[in-house]
Amino acid sequence: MRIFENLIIAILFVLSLSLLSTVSAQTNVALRKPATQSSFYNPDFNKPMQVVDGNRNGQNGPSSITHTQNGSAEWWQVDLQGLFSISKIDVYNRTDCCSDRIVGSTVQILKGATVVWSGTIPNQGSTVAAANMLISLPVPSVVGDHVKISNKPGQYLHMAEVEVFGVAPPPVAVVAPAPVQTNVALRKPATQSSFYNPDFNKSMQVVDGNRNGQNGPSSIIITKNGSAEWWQVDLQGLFSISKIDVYNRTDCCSDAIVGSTVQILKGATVVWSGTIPNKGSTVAAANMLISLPVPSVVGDHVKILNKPGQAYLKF
Ligand SMILES: [Ca+2]
Ligand SMILES: [Ca+2]
Repeated sequence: MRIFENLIIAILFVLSLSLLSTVSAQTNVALRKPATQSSFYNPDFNKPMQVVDGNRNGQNGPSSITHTQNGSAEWWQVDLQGLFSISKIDVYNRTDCCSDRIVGSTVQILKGATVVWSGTIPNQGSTVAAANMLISLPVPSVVGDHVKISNKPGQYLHMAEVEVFGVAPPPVAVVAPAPVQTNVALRKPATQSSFYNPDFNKSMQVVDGNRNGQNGPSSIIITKNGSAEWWQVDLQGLFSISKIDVYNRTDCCSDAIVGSTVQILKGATVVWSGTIPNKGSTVAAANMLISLPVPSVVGDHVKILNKPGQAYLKF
């Protein structure tokens, strides 16, 4: 006699972090962040953090603008303390004199030590200081963590305020690993209602990894032919099950399994049920694999019940 075995394929349930992309208003991400500069025209007056103190007062004085020396490479820089996607940089100029000194200065966005964007302070075309107070530079959403302003070589660099408008960039998407389909029934504990031949038909032979369908000492299982015969495997944990493959007995009687019920249980509750179909062939080999798709049902046991009053449950 030839017999069949049962193979259960399931999908391991893979949890993946669902990343929400948040849309936030652009804010001044430079406000009160640490700032430094290359040199000081007046160390008592010109403190670099005065450029990010929220005060746009452009009059030179003890707590307003900052002012470097006029070396060949003067600069002011703010550390945004994190990455931001920057869409605009507003520079508020000194207003009490010398508004043209900033023209031609370079504005850079850095990411670490790398310059990722660079712009130039334009000539706004007016000799009136107040008309030159706000110099607004659009930025095409560049991600960086520092903003640096460098003088036009040989010129003093002085500014009242720098406002950097940005948002925290969206987190890098975590690519969930492809679900790994494994046979979660393999070598798990199995039981059955009764034994046609207790020496041959051991319940775990249905999950031993061997698809041999010939009845024999270590191949298929056969129950008795009672009104409620069953075989069951304990998956020893919850799995999201996508498919159950049943390998039928091959040496005879391939129709005996037709009409059997296949159940997925979660604890004592039946959470899915299917029926072994008639595959329409009387050739045993053509009926060997009976594959039942399952719509990702979570359970911890799979049970197969005979067609009541029909013949033996054997596979
Ligand atoms: Ca200020
Ligand atoms: Ca087997």
